Amino acid sequence: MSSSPRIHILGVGNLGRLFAHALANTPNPPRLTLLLHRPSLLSEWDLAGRTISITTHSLTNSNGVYDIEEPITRGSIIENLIIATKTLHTAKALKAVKHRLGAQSTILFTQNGMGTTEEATRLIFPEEATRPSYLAAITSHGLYSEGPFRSVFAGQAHVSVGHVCGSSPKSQYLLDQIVNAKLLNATEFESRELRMLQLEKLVINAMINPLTVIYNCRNGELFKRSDVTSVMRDLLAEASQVISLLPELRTLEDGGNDVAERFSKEKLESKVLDVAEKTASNTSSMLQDFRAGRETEVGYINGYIVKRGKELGINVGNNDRIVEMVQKKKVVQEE
Ligand code: KPL
Repeated sequence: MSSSPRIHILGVGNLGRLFAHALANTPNPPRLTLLLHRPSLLSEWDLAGRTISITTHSLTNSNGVYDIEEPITRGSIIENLIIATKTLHTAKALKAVKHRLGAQSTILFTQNGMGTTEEATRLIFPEEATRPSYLAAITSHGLYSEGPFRSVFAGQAHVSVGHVCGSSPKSQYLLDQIVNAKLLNATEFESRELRMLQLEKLVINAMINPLTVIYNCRNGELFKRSDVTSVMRDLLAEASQVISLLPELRTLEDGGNDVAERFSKEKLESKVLDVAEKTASNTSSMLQDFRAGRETEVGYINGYIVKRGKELGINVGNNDRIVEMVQKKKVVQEE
């Protein structure tokens, strides 16, 4: 049996399944444990044949060896944790295993949206001396679920991964495992570049996702309408201003001029339009959540722009309103 460090995975939706399956199917797979955060997952796991199935180009692969832990609160120290829950549930999920994590642990955050690492520090690991190292991954693969522990890998793209701030030798193990898992098609980036990639994804999600909820349409239908394009431009102008002024992106060399250029309204708009076109037939993740009656991640997407804008004294009224509209629309729908 291999004596490599163990990797725990918390969150067994599409992303958790993909990461687990990709790691289990490397030539020298690490020891993997799925943390099942509710008892009903145990019977679903049995029904799924105690395996994860990922279908790519109509071929289903169910190879992989996994250990299971349920309940997740018991057990020894977790060295490496991939947290693949939704942004909304991340802090709560981490809280449940907090006593199993410490300065020697590494957590890989895989969520859409931003603010979860800051939230983890503020609410779960305020003490620097006992805080785990953080890694983050931005995933642009397209996946959909076919039932518990079964996903279809519909659109293969890539994963960008790296340290959230600075590098740490103890977190390199998990990082290397991710980069070596072929199916993930992952590339490592240094933390400032990773942050900028996260912000670019944030803007794309902040422009497309809430508007698909408001206008109840697929990504490709949005910007065919000039009124929707004009709403997007108002949201985008605020996002561009906020990101260009973020203090953590300022460098001694150029004070952050590269950021202002990369996050100009024009550059961002062409990225947004490009993604909307390339994912034209997609139902955005936010619209899927909304239709399923789940709380959306708008608070971690446009809400993040609002939070950072307010800290910087920038008017973010349009993003503030869109957060409210999506959240209110959900309430009305549920009544
Ligand atoms: O990431 C997405 C999402 O739906 O969350 C986009 C890029 C908008 C594709 O649907």
